[in-house]
Amino acid sequence: MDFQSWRHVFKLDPNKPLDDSALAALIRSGTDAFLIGGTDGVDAENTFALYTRLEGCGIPLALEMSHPEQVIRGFDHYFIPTVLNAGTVDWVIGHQTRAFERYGHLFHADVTGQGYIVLNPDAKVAHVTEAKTDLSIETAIAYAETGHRLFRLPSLYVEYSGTFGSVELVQEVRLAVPDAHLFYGGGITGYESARVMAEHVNTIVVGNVIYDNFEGALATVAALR
Ligand code: 1GP
Repeated sequence: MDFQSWRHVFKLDPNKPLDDSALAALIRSGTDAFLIGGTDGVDAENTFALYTRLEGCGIPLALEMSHPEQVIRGFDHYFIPTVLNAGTVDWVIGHQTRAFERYGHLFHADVTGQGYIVLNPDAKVAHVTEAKTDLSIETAIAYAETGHRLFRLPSLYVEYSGTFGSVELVQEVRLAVPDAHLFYGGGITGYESARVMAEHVNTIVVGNVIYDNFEGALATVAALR
């Protein structure tokens, strides 16, 4: 299954505990894919451990490759993020180059560049990338257009990690780059928030709520079915 048809993705953090019954429930949930990634304490060891628990589960497994050292063979898909509004060049182009230098031989057709627009100033990812998060809708659109129309990134990711974002901003980005595959992540905690954002993007990504309110996490899948 190609990522273009994914509507719902659970993002699993290799550095956070998830027991077997919870993992089994996520596998049965009806989600379209698992995206493995995180900002804190993610390394090859815990990424591989999580991969091993999911291998062969029948749901596509994708790696969000934000740490070059975290690359594991065998994923169905590799996403390489570039943070378009990062404050340091390394997160725009730097880490990605190192990933190709070391692991380019692992990437075949199933590697996709993903242009992130990071918008929650309190998120760890905003701190790490020194993202310029205080963007007007017009500027966010300009980042999306630069990423998609100039840099030709097939996929964009509006990243509000940890908080529910501006529906208006997401709507406007959608209109500005209708051909881009648009991911949205941030603060989706249940049926209603999933339904609202899913109306405007191709794929919603659900992360923290898995660890905070498991029933809420499962309800986000129901919103798309
Ligand atoms: C994080 O966009 C994802 O990278 C999901 O965000 O954890 O807030 O659901 P949440």
